[in-house]
Amino acid sequence: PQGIRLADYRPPDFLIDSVDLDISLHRSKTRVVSRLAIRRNPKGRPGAELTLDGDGLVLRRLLLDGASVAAEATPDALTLHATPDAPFVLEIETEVDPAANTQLSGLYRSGSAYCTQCEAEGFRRITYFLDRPDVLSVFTTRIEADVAEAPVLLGNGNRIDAGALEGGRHFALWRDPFPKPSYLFALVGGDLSHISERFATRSGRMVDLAIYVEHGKEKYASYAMDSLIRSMRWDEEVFGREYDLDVFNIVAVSDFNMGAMENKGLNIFNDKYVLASPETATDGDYAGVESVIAHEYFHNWTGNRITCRDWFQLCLKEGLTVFRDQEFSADQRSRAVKRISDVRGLRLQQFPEDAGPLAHSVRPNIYHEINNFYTATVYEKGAEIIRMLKTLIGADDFAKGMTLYFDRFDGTAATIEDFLSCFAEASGRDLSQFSLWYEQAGTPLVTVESDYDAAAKRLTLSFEQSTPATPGQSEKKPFVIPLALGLIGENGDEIPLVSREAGAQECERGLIELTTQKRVVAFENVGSHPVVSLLRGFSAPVRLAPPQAAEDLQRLLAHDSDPFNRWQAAQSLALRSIFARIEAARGGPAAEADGPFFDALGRLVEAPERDPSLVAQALSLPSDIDIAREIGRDVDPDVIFSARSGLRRDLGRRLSAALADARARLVPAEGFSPDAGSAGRRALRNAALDLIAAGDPGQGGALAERQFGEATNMTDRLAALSTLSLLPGEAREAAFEAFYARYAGDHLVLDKWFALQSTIPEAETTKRVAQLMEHKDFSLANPNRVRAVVGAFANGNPTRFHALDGSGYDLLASVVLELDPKNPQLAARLLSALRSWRSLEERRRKLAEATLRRVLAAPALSADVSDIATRALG
Ligand code: B3K
Ligand code: ZN
Repeated sequence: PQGIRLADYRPPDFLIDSVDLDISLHRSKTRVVSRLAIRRNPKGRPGAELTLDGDGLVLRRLLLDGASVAAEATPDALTLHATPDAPFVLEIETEVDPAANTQLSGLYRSGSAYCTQCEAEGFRRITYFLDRPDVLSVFTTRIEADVAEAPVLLGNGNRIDAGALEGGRHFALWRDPFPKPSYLFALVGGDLSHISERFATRSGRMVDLAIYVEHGKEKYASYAMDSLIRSMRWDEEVFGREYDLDVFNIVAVSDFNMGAMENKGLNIFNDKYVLASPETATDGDYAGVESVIAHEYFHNWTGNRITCRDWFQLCLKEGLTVFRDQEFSADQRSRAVKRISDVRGLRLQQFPEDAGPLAHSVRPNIYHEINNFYTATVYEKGAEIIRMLKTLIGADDFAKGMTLYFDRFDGTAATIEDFLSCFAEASGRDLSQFSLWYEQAGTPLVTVESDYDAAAKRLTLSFEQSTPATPGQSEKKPFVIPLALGLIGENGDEIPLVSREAGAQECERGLIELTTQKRVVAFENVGSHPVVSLLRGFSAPVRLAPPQAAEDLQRLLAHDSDPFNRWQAAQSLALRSIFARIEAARGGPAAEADGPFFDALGRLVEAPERDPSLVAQALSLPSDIDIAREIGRDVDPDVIFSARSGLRRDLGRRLSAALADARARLVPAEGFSPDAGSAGRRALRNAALDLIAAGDPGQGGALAERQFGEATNMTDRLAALSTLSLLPGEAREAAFEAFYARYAGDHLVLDKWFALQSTIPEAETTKRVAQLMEHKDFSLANPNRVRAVVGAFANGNPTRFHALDGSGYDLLASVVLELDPKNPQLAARLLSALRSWRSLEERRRKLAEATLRRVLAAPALSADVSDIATRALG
């Protein structure tokens, strides 16, 4: 297959002004009647014949303006050979089988409810349609079902009618006045409970808010509701965006391929991002609920009111909406902690993607299977681009550009060019070079050489950027890179920036713009030997080299006014230590002494005035995957694991007293509050527990056992179990059993139980994972469960997944192949755990390559999995 190319975009030949759907729900025989008001697009090709998209459909009946008509129908397409020139109404009847839909795309069943997922191309699994985002229609949906089976019937927009029918049936009629592409269509039918609130928009519209959940789960939805209300208020205050319908419904379902979906007025969620209670959800889960609720709500403007012209523009809605949800969470919580955790996520997910065979630009220019492009690059790097844009043009012009974008493109399907044109206009800046961030894949490397002339009191910084080749892109042009920086003097004070090359504006903002391959900037009046605090707040998604000296990092850790870079200094010091340990283990020189680094962390732990959540972040060492990425080639996960474990052990020993004191100081208050301050105290207390156990398994194990038994919330209980999970023995197994017994009825908590066992870094774990897949609570039909067991193993257990006997890869391959016929999207997602195979040392590299080849050679592979395997090998 040749793939679909951005360069081949053509406007649709036909437009569909309105869609009237009549859907009669039935478990295995749902009847769908669709009446489409179709006309030729003045921008289309005259005389073209109409071809509608389908996927696995069976045509039952077809009428054109009420009369039968000749057409060619296959499961994948419906073509009218003699398509009228004048507008016409096409009536199409199809029948679909929701119970047999294991792909979770289109109309399917989750538990006892009917629900839909149409992005990207699921609507064509319900009825024939021009299933592309630039065809916008007004949808009216009549849903009919058995009252007993589905007393709740929800659609997009506002409910305009409902009533009882004969034979125990009933119906609801929904109308969405806003034209929208088919990917935003949704319906839900089921026996569900809900909680509700009313929200007054700032112009006085009263909106009925409801969150639908399984019976008995109502009490777990209140934090989601609270998050929704805060999101709605925030979008009015910060982006000037108001909600536009009379109702906003959220439905939580247990079987969902992704996090959630922003269908107009009817968001459908993976229940993991709705349900939360102190007893069942960790602080991380609460933060996840808050951000996903916000993300989907924010799509109402960035995605729904303004949608994408084609799927190449996916980052137009996703990057921007991630940026918006990140800013929301930063405002609700600690901005610094939010930035650190977002950058951690970017480096963990996006940097490896960008450095491997699956690398693609934020706006790709070719795809074979669009579902494989809902990636960290499109989402998270897409958000970084928006952040850089704001940094470069400033908050005021950014706000003006956003307003212009909303005004000018409301009701349209837009492109990245449309979006950027608003900011070029608002700021008066030429953004053509900036747009390379959308076009060129790969993480730029910025090298910085610094030269201090004490006599002249001058610091000269020489910057150079380069971007590695990525698939299909061997040569890269220089990017515009905003480098936020500051200079820290010997006494820890900030040295004012004075420079001729940089000029007053760059100095005042502390922002150097690197637009060429090389740039040299000299700073004057630098009276004491400075340390450069570079890339403050992670001002651009780049890597920096060379590593800074340990003393310089120490100074930043102690004195930098930028909290992100204080954290970064601790990470860099830890990486130095790990590299030195790896060298020493290979017979190189003895590792440098970690004493000063440990002492600096100790001072942070002891300082009661420090934000506990930031201290917890500083204590949390770079992950195995971070370290592997920094090493870059010939990676041996076992070597990394033992170096990192050695550092944790030594750090835990050195700080044991300070850590124990901190735990004593941070005893939790009565009652549970999910707010950022309380969460930060729990985070530090649990980080301390983890390190104490790393230093002294006996002492730490005892503390963890006690905490496990006494915990009054899931954060503390799971943290204790996580600490215990690293300590082989009966206490651990007993704790796992007790945890299972306590939460056996709660599938979201059981996912934690499965995932934690899958990530135990011990030889026996691969067998344990195979056993977990035989557990009565395991099912390939539930994506969360599959991710908890197999996803956690492949992405969170590097030593076992990359085991030298190939057992980890075999396990992944067999699950991918078994899952592929049932749920290809999920299978493809799991397989991408192998995306960094080329950076492994030779033996593992060969095993991984053979695994990918074996998968690719399997018969009847889905487009999803074959696309990932082909590109991974390419
Ligand atoms: N837009 C959806 C993602 C749909 C994924 C389709 N494979 C969720 C989100 O980004 O908000
Ligand atoms: Zn999104």
